[in-house]
Amino acid sequence: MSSAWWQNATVYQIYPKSFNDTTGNGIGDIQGIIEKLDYLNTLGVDVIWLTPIYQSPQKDNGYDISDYYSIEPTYGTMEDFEELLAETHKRGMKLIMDLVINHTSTEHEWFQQAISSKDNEFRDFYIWKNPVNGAEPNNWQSKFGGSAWEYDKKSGQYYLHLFDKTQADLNWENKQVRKKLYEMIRFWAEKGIDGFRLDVINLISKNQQFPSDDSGDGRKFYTDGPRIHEFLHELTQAVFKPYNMMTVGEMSSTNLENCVLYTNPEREELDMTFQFHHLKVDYPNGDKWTKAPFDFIELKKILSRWQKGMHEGNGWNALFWCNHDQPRAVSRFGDEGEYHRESAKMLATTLHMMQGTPYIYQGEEFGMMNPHFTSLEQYRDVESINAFNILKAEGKTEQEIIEILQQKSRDNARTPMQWSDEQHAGFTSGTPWIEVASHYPEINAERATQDNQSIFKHYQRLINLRKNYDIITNGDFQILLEDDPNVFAYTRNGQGEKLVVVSNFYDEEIKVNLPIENIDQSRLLLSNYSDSEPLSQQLSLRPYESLIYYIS
Ligand code: TEU
Repeated sequence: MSSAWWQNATVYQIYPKSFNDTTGNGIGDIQGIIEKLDYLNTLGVDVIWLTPIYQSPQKDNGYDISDYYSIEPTYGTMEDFEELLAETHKRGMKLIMDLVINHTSTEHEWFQQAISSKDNEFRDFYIWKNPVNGAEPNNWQSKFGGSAWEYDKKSGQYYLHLFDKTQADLNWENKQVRKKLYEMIRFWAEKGIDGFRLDVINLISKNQQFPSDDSGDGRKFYTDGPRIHEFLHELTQAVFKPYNMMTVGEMSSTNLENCVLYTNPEREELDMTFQFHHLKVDYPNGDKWTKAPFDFIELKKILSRWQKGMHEGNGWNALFWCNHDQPRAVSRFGDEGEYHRESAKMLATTLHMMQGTPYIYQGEEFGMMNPHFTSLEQYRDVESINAFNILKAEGKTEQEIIEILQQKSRDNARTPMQWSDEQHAGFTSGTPWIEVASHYPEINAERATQDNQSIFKHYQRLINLRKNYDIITNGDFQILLEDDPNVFAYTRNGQGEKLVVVSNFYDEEIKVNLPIENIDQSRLLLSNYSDSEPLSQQLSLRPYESLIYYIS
């Protein structure tokens, strides 16, 4: 079966602000990325995804863009970017950029024009509504807390912001907006980049009645909205297809049915999608800001459902445990203590053997963990600080809130990359914009690349397996032991071949019965222990033991 190049590729996500600082200002920069390209090439990744490096006031670390056509000076110059692109390509890797086109910063020229007067030509680039009964136009809530509407005294109107009030939503109903955005995307495509990650792209089409939501926060009136498929198809015809771009859509609060439609190649919308259902299994009643263990059975059910549903629908998953908005995977689903290494490798195996394109978030490849900050002063994220204020107003103590932030804050994934055991983990010679996690002397890239049994080496082996076993790209997915409380087991099935993946998600030794035939034709492809058994129907698994068997 023929596959698109990105269907057996592995992507590495870089959060530039925290990746590598070469100027000593405590903030990562583009030259710092160039310095580490050989490291990424050694890991074996095919694509680099850069989170936004465009000019921005940094209220949301670059997801608030004030000029799409220039590089944020803190990160470097356009020449630095062009050097990065050339050096990436020279090493046979590709580079995709982050595209934030649901909203702009309120410091963007378009918004500055729009807010200057009601009859400005750019007014309709954004979503303005009159008050209703002297208050907000409806009860929609921002995803960062509070109302999704900000009042502009000058015009007596409100503007919509699904995120921070400094991130004003663009009006995609306006053809001029779409025209200007397509021109901008062509500008970057002409530079030779290889694709885009599209930020909250399934929120761009709003219900034009803007009704209040009598049963929720309003997301049902703008998520996977009325014209979303039309807009995505138009966008792809206008830019992505002519430039042969790889595209991955970040789909906030979406569903399987829509993601099949977004990624079925016959529809020419997007190549693949991120969905977050598997990363809400520690959100009791959907509430992120409550400390809770993850629901393992629910995790398996969700991943299995999406694997089968996207395979049957000819869609394509972006596979990930972590990104710049999520806590560190090994802290969330694995072990930070005795079985840190085994559990990090187990998580990697479990994800990378699934159908889809795997994404590695910077530092995941050697097991970076949450920093466990103990005071609000250590947090930087606008969402975390908003959450602190809301939870405090609800009566929670500071200690209770800090414990919630320790588990759930997006800052967990934004601490500086741990390159070595030098000061500030080798990230900067200055003072880092956010503190380095205290575990860096033991957990860092330098140590990992020199240890043949490290997590880093396990990721290398997984990436290599994907290139050598077509069944990983094209095989179907069958869950095993669906209700087992400890083990995530599944098979991938192709023409006369099978992959058996078995992972113990906990620190107890357990025995499982595996309903597998032709065991005598099996061989162990990869384990996170150095002395694992051959495949048998009665398998005993050590703490976090994770095995890949191949049967042909
Ligand atoms: O994230 C959108 C998103 O769904 C998450 O921010 C989530 O809503 C939030 O963490 C609440 O749990 C994208 C970017 O990845 C994120 O960094 C930006 O802050 C956001 O969009 C706005 O651009």
